[in-house]
Amino acid sequence: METTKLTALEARIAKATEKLLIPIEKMEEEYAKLHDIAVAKGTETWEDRKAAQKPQCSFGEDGVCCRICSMGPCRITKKASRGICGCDVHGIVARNYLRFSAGGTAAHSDHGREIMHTFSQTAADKDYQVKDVNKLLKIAKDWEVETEGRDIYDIAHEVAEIGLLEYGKVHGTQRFIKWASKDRQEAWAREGIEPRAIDREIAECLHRTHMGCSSEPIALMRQALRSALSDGWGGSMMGTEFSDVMFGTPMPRDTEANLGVLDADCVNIIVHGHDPSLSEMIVKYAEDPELVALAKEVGAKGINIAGVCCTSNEVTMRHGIPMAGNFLQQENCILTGAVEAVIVDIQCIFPALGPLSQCFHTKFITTSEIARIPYATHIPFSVETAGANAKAIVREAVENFKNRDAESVYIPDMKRKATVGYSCEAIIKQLDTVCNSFVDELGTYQPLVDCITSGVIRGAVAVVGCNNPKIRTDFGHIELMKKMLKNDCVIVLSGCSAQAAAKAGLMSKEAKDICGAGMKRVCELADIPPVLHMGSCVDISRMMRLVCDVATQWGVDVPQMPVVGCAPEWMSEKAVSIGNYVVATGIDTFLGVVPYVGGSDIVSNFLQDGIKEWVGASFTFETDMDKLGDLMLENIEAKRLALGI
Ligand code: MSK
Repeated sequence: METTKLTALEARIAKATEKLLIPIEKMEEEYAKLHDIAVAKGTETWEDRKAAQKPQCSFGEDGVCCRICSMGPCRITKKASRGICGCDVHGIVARNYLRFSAGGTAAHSDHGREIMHTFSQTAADKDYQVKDVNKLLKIAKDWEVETEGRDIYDIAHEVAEIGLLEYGKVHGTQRFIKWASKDRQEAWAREGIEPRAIDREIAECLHRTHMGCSSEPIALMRQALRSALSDGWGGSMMGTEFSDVMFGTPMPRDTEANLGVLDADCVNIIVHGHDPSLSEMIVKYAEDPELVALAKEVGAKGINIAGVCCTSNEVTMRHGIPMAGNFLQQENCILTGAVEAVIVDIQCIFPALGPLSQCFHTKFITTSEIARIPYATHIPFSVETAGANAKAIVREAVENFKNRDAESVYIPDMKRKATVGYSCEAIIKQLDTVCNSFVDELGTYQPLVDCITSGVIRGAVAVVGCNNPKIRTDFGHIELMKKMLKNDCVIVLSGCSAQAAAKAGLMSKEAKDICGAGMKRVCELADIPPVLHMGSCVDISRMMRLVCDVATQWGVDVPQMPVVGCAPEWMSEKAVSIGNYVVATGIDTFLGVVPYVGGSDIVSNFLQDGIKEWVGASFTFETDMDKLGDLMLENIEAKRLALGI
């Protein structure tokens, strides 16, 4: 009887998968055609450069190479068990890990700082304004800013000043940690990892790892957690919250994803990077009647904006702008021959886009001093002159349409529908529509808690992070998501993982048919897709709030909940910072790419086990995606058992 039921479920899922999803093989076929175009042009892509890098350095892979002073470089081998200064392998691996994580914290938090700078310039008659007044007032109240009888922009400017001071304040800890559940705050205080000023934490990482400072690996790990918490509950959270205040808190909306969103008849503009201060303005000026008229004048039907990487997440969440692709698709966009401009701000931009764009008519436009790249056209973008800068950039793209070689355009015929925009506020609103229990004016997560405790949903999984050439592109993301959905887990997504899902078709409401019976029912009742798009990589801060608020509502500690995090294809320093703060927030985290710690059993074991004593959660490293999925499901079921549900 059980076997028949299982077969019926599997048959339904197989049928829906065939009907709804673009198979990875089909996507790979199309990428191969684009690669052929690169070869024909005498240029290269990441696939070629990956092959040229083989074999990759095993000392680097294990984290045992030290370049922190100029007595070296030293590397640990059987013959040489210490560096010239006497540091052992554990100290070297831990120092490298801490510096790697600090790089991620710096990048995310500087993004947050830029957002705060933009926010400090808001005014009723300027390019940037306050859209979500309620969110601003809530933060102002939490930060003890007087709001009664004041102009909203006076409040905004005072809040912006306080936010900017979070980066360098002399005393105290990050303000947003008060939003964490009580047990988390207690754990961080007990372990001495409450994050102080963000810049101080990053500076301390560099100081601690300077020649002649810390070489005790566990002390270095403590700072890895503390500094990462200043990212997740500091810089990244400011990036998210104040982007919402200025550009609107995301709510569900429909869009499309994959390379087929490019339109052969339109001026195609790719926005790529992370900071929405730029992309918001590009989206606005792409609708400017003067520029739309110009597009028609040069022979196009109109202006089509599409996104890559986290900028894509930002503008799709708030405007429904289609997603052309994720991290490893950035070169493919140019290879279509249909893109007039790739406009970038910061982070995750291949330097390869410079030389590659020279082989096509595409203008590769950099805008930030933080990300200057050879062979780019640099048009500085500043908050003070944002509108004028954005208009000039869009004009540049439109005028470039006439240089397109229509004969050589190849846009793969593949795209899928997606529903995006599930901020915490949107999730609560959606849950309220199916709520039978008490709802206060702020809404409730109770229906979600009820679904989990009753077993209709077994648990929740956050799938996040990049693509990495070490993993078959998107395979880790998609296969893990399919496995979790089949086993009745709800999935929240951010970053390039979200685009992997959307590109394949997993983010459409119809994809409920790919789920187990419980999850399918929940999708139908709540009218949601089975994977919920929560935004960009800084927006993992949304997930931290979600988990802490659900734990508080449920009355359990975060590590007790059947919730796991997963980054199957991560690659960046930011991802390590994220992993550290997610684990510190009490969420077991599963990585499909092993960080550079294999050379030290002390560091590796600490991350996979010892860290639990401090924060109740740990990492799991497993490069086999099927096994990784099994381990996640085991973890979820073990937590259910411990809770007696
Ligand atoms: S863009 S950090 S490749 S998720 Fe945020 Fe994607 Fe990873 Fe960059």
